[in-house]
Amino acid sequence: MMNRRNALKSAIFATMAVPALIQKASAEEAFTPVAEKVDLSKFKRKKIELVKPPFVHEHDQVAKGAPSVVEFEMTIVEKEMEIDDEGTMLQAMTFDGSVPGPLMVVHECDYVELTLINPESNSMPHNIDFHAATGGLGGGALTLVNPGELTVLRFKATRPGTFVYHCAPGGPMIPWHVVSGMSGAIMILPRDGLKDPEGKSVKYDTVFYIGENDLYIPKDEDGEYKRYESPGDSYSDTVEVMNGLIPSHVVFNGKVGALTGDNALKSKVGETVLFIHSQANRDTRPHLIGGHGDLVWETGKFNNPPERDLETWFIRGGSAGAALYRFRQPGVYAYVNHNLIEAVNLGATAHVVVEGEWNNDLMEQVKAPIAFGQSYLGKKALP
Ligand SMILES: [Cu+2]
Repeated sequence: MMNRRNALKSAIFATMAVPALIQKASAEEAFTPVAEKVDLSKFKRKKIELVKPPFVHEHDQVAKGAPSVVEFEMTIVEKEMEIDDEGTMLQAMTFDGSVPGPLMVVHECDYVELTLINPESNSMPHNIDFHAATGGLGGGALTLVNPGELTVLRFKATRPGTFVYHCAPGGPMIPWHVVSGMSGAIMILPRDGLKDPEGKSVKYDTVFYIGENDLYIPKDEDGEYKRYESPGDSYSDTVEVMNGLIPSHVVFNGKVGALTGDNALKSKVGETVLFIHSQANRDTRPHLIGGHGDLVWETGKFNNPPERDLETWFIRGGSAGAALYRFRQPGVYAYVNHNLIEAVNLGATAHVVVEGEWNNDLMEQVKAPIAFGQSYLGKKALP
């Protein structure tokens, strides 16, 4: 039923400019009491085609017009995936076929409406828990789908920020599905876009989504990684490795080298990049070697002012953070988890190839490495 106030509110939403109420909305203000049901038929609907990470679907940084219902569709895909260049295979479970699942982008006060499909070809029930959503185990309680079923969940995006979503089908299935690949992230932008600590608008030219995963691949008696017929077949061995809490691989975007070499991220001097980094299961600490975080929402929540000039930022297991950086110098940057064992030996490294003119003021090689021999002109005598 619609009372006068709601009718008025809906009419405003349906027309044009964003009302002040919405512009300033905090999670509290965005809350509509149950008695005042919102008539969603008056809202505009938008359909989004999701894009495979590290790329992100097109979106406005500042919302145009009133909140809308944003429709997404994701298919759960169970499939075997190669997780390094040595042929190590994971019986992966994925949202939409990628590890991590795609980044979804909406604005505060929009409604996220997700159609979640579990095809008949899958072997297990799955669901989705959005850390951005309120109630119902983040939607997990309302979305458990068996193979051959689909479900539609709608939730209101009341809190601006970057948030993890993941599968949580109950009990020991939860950690197993998550470390098998079933996580992703959503970015809920403030309606008027991102701001620096002084409240000044900031824009990005590009956004990259990096999802980090700790993987636990069992080995046989000869120390070789084992391969399995199906996820179910891999379960008991995998749980044994998982419970040791030592991952065999720590990867960005599903595979050692998924974002290096030919797959490196690309940017230009002067370009501002927003890096979204999620980890659904374990702590991590992104660091851009040779660069910084100009503005970092370490916890990913845009109602808190970003920190400036960070060298490394901390992403708590079960969260997603955002770091904005304008490249000032060309070259190949390594973007790593600064546990360097995980970065170099276990896989958690990405590369950003940045084109442009070198700035000698910021850094200059005064003398290239040479054998010093008799030419050493330093003041100190050598030992
Ligand atoms: Cu699942």
